[in-house]
Amino acid sequence: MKLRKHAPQSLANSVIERRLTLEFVRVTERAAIAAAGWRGKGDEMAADAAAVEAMRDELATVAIDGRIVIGEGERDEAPMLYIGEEVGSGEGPDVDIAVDPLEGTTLCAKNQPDSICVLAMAERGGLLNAPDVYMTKVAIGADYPPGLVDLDQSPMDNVRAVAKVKGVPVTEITACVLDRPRHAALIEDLRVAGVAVKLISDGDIAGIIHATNTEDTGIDIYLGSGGAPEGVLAAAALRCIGGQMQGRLILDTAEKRDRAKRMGIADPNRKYAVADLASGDVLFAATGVTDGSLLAGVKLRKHHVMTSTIVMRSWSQTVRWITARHAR
Ligand code: VTB
Repeated sequence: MKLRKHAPQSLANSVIERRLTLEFVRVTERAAIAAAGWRGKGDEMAADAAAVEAMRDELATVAIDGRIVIGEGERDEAPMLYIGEEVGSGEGPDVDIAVDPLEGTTLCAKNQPDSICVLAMAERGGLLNAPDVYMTKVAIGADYPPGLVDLDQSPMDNVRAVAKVKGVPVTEITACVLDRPRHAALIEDLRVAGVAVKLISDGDIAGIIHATNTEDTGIDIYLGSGGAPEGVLAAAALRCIGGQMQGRLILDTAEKRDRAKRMGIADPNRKYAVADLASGDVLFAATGVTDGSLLAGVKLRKHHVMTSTIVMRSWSQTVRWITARHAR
């Protein structure tokens, strides 16, 4: 098989140098190893703090002029990796950074599957500065016609559209939904129609990625609302692996609308496509903390530590799974 070759001039369009891929792996690996010490200890805050500190320390060594756009919160509420914080060594490309140092803090504290450390990077201005509110999301894989699913359609209409193109009855469609009381009506509608609902307790970045990889996961569509920052991170991944997603911020109070406005969101009802959430050259990395469906967790052995990471680049559409052994 021949690998796709890129024209030399398009090399120049890759703002994010490819060697940064491995640098990023180091960052999420280190965060995951730090968080792993807190698996099953019932202390979400400590697990998150450990991941944040490790991620920040390692990011400081990376040759970028980085700025956090999706982080741990506003400057006054988060001491590290807050929105606007400058990260990286300062020598390198101007980039925007989105982090979820420990996606699924509860999963980690309970030692349940699928907690991961996540980092994404884009050219300056490439990531939506999303406020920490909910976002309604829909996502499917890359093999469907563009625009097949739409947030202006009901979730069941989206499921029917997917079933039709797939050539199966809706009873053979699996929808992934966060298990939350706010989704009771959605889950009821799906079940009444006979759709198989895969409920996840946390971690909708992995949920959305799974919806784009139906062959391996059995998940056809992601539906429901989760964090807007997680929506931006998921979009960064989809820029690299393909797949459709739409998101819309839920700005249901004047305070949230004001906050969004201050962050530069002009239209509170805007429907965002993948490229509106993450544009230009994008890099995404995630390392497993607990064993999960996307990645294996950190393995603490007597003499070494094993980590599993997925890292991808939009420019080349390369996806790498990196298993690393670290001496301890
Ligand atoms: C999701 C999920 C996260 O928050 O975004 C979710 O990906 C949404 O918020 O892992 P609620 O928990 O309030 O529903 C998490 O579960 C935790 O950050």
